[in-house]
Amino acid sequence: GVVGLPLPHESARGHVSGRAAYCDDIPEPVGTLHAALGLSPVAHGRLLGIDLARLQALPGVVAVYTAADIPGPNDCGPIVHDDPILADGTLRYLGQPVFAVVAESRDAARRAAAQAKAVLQIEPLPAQLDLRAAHAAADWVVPPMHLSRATHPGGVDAAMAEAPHRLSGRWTLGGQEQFYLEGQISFALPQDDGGLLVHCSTQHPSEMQALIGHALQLPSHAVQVSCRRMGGGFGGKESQSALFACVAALAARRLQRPVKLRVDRDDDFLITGRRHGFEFDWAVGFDDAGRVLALEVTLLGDAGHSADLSPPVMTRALCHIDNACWLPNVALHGYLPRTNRQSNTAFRGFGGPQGALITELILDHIARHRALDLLAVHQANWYGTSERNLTPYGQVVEDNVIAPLVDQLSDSADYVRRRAEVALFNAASPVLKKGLALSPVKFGISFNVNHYNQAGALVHVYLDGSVLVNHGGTEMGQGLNTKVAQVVAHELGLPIGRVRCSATDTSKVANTSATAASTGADLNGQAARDAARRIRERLAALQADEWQMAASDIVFADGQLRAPDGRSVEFNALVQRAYVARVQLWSEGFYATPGLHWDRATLSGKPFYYFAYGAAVSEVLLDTLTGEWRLLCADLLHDAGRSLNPALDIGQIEGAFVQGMGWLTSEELVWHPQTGALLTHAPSTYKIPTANDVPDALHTRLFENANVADSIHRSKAVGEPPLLLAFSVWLALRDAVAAAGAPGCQPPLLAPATPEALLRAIDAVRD
Ligand code: MTE
Ligand code: LUZ
Ligand code: MOS
Repeated sequence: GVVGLPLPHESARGHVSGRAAYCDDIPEPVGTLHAALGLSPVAHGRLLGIDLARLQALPGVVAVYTAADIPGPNDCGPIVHDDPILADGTLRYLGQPVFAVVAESRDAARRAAAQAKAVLQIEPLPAQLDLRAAHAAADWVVPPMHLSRATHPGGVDAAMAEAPHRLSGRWTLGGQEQFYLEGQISFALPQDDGGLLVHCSTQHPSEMQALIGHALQLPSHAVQVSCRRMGGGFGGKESQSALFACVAALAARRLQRPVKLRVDRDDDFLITGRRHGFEFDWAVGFDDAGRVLALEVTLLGDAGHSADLSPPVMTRALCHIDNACWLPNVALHGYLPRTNRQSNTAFRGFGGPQGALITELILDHIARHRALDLLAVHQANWYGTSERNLTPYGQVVEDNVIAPLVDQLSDSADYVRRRAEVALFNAASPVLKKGLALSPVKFGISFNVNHYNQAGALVHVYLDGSVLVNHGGTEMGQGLNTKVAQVVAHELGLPIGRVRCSATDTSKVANTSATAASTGADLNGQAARDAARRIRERLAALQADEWQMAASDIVFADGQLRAPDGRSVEFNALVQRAYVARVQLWSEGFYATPGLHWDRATLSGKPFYYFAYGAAVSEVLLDTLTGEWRLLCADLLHDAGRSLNPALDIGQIEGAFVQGMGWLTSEELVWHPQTGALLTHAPSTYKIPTANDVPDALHTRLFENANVADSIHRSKAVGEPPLLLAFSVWLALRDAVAAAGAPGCQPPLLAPATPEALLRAIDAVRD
């Protein structure tokens, strides 16, 4: 069958030739207008007035809208309804949209919007720009979350007190900009019946439909949202495409003309949020072998000015503190302080990377303290069987493969020999230092908001035997449409060329979930398979009648139906006959992940259908005089279950690894400490990795491992988990810094480990 083949991405040729159309490539009807957003020039203030007349008089300006023009609630928040579309009364961060200018050209709109500072009357207020200070003031976007579990009869405190060794520390981990290559964009077209068609670059068309309807007081049936593809989303278009969709829709509805809103990169940076930076306070108790006996961590996640998706992000962080490690006694405290900055949101991993990385850092502290290899400390702490397989949130780990996976990787990457070589190299090299690290990944798959774990699909078989699939997922480059087409082709026994997925559209499949939490293929693949299966069963029944045999004995393969006795019929011929026999040749399909439950009050239950595993070995070379470094070699071994498409999966693994490396090494966000202006708001000041940062020696392999859970063809989700493989790069850098200091030193290295941060850490260990 076609499932499991390394087929190219359905749009690969279009992507590289420029023929793949994005939202901004949709032809503009005559009369199309362009919107631009006027942004708050202060981090916090009271909005006293807007000189609308001055804006309206500017060349090309057709209309100016403010919060007062929104007929319904001024809200585009996904969970807690605390996210205004346009600022109303209070300005909450520098860059917050305050008004929208609609003009004859994009240039005219942008020139007018750039007058924001001149037309806004503002009473400035003191801004909260410090996460720890906001926390000290107990100003959180949602109440604190506590997750604890103790096997010690005296509780976590007693386990900590009795531990033979204890360490504690503080750590700062930076955020990360999604940097999707296609920026946020929405294009709204009024329809003849009073409704709207909105083309939107979004991971969540149904949510855009709902929020537009809400804001404009339109029923959902009058709002159609469509997305053929995104030029990347990475979580940044899960909730935060909404503001742009709502503004374009508002203007189009009011003016009854098509309106496009495309923000440029700098404004995209200033308006939207990104991965949460975290502050941690931690304490660990452990034994001689480095076994963790008690762990207590306080996590501060930088929510920004509103809740957005921060509560489930924190939940996922708390549920990934364990990573691949059995923690018998653990107390976690999650806080989301409110600051006057962009509201942080989903980004590949969704809090999971932040939660897991603090534990990896703690294990590295333990290893250095005990003069053990980090791998040995990991091995002492792996999840095991019976008593050692219960996560802090109460889910039993039933599919653990971390030990054999890491054994396989450490063999293939020759970890032990290279560890010795690195030590020899460092002993002889005072300036250049090498570092080596192996880090594991365990990542829970499913939305931690239970009811999002559902999907629908619609499959049409046409009379020429070609198949059109529509499903609730969105294509952002990850290859979801290719995988879903493979699943449908497999189900109907057709070659891949006969099956095509069309644009995601709220008028085809209703009430869909965001394409997020890596569940795109798991959920939509199952839904599409369900739809295809219904059609297949009808066709099989028709043919079984003719052949006088059991329908279940008919096999669909190679464009034919075959009986065990050798009889066969072409799929196309049967489709024609089915049509004449008035058999329904299209079907809907549905899927809901079974067996999940979650108690939000106690943070316990079974939030994940299964876990995806992986591990990586990275070797770096660091110049201790300049802080510059290179990744010499990386070996990645990742569990994609029984891969639906190994070519796409390897692409996802390598892409996620490099993206994670960017987060932890070069992508630094800097806000002005007084004004709260984001100073790093363009590629000139914010450095994402490029092809040149990919090591020459990058060895990526899939770990052979059929999913224990009954997932689509026993595959595993692959979108987010491999981002955590990049921990190995950061840990290798910490290892290289440690080599510059005395044995047993603990480099105070923060993340991102920029050359400046590396130099500071090197200075500290050399003192
Ligand atoms: N890959 C590409 N090329 N572009 C993207 O925007 N987003 C990632 C991941 N891989 C992304 C990507 C994120 S954050 C998620 S949640 C998953 O893809 C979503 O798609 P999936 O569920 O179909 O894997
Ligand atoms: N949970 C999760 C979520 O685990 N991943 C997500 O992307 C998400 N998005 C919204 C709500 N919960
Ligand atoms: Mo991905 S952060 O779940 O969109």
